[in-house]
Amino acid sequence: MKNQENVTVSQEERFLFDLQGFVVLRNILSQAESAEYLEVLRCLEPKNYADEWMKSVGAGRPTRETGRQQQIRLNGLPRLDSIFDQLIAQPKILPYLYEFIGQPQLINTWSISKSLGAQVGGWHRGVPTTDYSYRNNVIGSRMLNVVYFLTDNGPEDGCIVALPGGHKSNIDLEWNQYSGLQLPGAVAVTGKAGDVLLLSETVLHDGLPKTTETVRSNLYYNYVHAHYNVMTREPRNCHHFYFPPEIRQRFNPKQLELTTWMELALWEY
Ligand SMILES: O=C(O)CCC(=O)C(=O)O
Repeated sequence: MKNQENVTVSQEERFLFDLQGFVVLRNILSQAESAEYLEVLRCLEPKNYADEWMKSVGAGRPTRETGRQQQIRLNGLPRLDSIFDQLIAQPKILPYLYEFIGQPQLINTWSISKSLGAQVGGWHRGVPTTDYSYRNNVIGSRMLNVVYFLTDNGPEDGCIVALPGGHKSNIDLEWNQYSGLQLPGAVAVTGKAGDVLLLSETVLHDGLPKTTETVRSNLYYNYVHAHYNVMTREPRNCHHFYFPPEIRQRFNPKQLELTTWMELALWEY
């Protein structure tokens, strides 16, 4: 299947993504690239962030979140360092964005690092199952999460756990009654540093407990179809979604294209 970038997403990848609601692509980042992102992340993680914008808006998610045991989450990555710009339109990922979303726009970026003792968060999906479609040979994901593994995500490393086919499931269970792999059909999504998970946000997912000594770090670049209203999703988190002109002026044409909605939004905080 050729797309705008004239790069091929194989029929097998389309098959697997449509069947499961996710695929893992191997060796997208080199070991050197993963290490470079990791080095920057490790410098950013211990810092304090003033989050002055929260005073004006009244509430919201802070830049640095440590509410979960043995876990650090940073929100709004390109606001924190320009190195993260490069992943907005990562050339090897772009064909998949066009193939699985159609008209992709970046909505949100964050990192999660987990240490020994981190626990499950709880099963969730970002959008309802009606936000996945397959019609006339076209895959339609209204929200797609692109997860870059900067470190190995082994089964004991607090890797992501997902429910294959969960984007098409019709019967709800009491999700909170199941922890990680206890949910019928759940699988651990494992991979090496440099691998990338493409996950429809209609798929139920969570993170598994971290029982190993190493720190597991992933970067999350979440995209929506251009018809999705980014600014009304979580009004108090628009700060992390939106990049002001002084940040977007660093962007190349593809990065600008994937953040076009930011030219149309009013956000001054
Ligand atoms: O990486 C993890 O541990 C889980 C991440 C997750 O579920 C999310 O960010 O929505």
